[in-house]
Amino acid sequence: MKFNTKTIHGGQQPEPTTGAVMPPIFQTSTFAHAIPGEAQEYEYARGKNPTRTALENSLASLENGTHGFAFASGLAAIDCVLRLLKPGDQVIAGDDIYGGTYRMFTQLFQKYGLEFTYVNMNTVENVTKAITPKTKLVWLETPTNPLMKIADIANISSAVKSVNKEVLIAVDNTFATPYLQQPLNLGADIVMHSATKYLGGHSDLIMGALVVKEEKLAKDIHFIQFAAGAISGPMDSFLALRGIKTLHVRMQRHCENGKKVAQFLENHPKVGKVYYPGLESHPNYAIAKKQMKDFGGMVSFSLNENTKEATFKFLKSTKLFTLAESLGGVESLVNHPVTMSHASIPEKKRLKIGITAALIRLSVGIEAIEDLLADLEQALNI
Ligand code: P1T
Repeated sequence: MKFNTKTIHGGQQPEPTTGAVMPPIFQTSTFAHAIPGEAQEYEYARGKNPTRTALENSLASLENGTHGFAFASGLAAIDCVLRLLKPGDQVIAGDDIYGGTYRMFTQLFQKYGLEFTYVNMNTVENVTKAITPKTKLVWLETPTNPLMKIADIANISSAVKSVNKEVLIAVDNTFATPYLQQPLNLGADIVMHSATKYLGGHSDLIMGALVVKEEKLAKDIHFIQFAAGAISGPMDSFLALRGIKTLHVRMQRHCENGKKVAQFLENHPKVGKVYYPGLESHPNYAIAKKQMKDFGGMVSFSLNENTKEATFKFLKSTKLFTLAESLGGVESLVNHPVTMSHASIPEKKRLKIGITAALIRLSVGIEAIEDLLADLEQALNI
């Protein structure tokens, strides 16, 4: 099946008892057992729920994996990946990642003895240089949140595996979605999503996802998901599955609008730096072009007047772009990383990699591009 068919049919069958084309919301915590002690497919809904199963099958199909897992949030999915490790293990992570991921690494898992090394993943060498005998996981986000850095998934995966094939490569694919890039095809072991974003697509749920292609890894993840319990509920699973059915058409428009917004900003006299992997001025444009089908709807930038005051004036002036955390919904949002999505990263660390108070992040929605550009123009001129 082509991707645009998989979003609708991948892993899906009509519900077996009624023929319902969409899986019903199985709002039940438990299932009647036929015989004591004899395992059956559905027993207790923390382990498995048919609505969640339908979603998990869809996720596996979209990412070209064999097993999908739906969690209570993106962070719950990341938490599950880290639980595959043990004290003393080292994780190599990108230096520009979602603030909540960084908070989990530094404030939760570091105290249980995991070691984290942060590197700029814009070159393969930066990653391989950080490998030690303790390295067990490489955590990639590409494009990164919020600086839109690009890491070469295929070359990093093969370089790391050639040093030690046991090291797991995990890719947070939230910004790209499987419509734009499929990390398992490029050599990664685990794909992670904040399904809250483009997969759900309508800003109406919080959810995380993992997809893998290897049986032992799937077994371990399923055990952690069941034992720790951070599953997605049936209603949210239904909503995410409904969202996924239009992922390809939404992404097409997100990409078209994202590119036009990035070009508009790059040519605007009041705008300073623009961060968008689809601009030829992006330092890793060639890698983005190689591994992504298109470049997505996330655009970051700063104003020429590089002050907090000017930035706040802009943030308060947009009308269609709503000032809010999150991204990936049909509506356009504007976010201020320093006070919102990346507030948990210490100032010194933020400034070192370029997340200044003047940075603005746009999640470009699928509205008419003329209205979006007009909104940005008026806000830039206030
Ligand atoms: O919010 P949650 O579903 O738990 O997902 C966490 C997460 C993980 N990875 C990336 C790349 C993310 O962007 C997020 C969540 N991000 C925001 C809420 C934000 O505004 O950037």
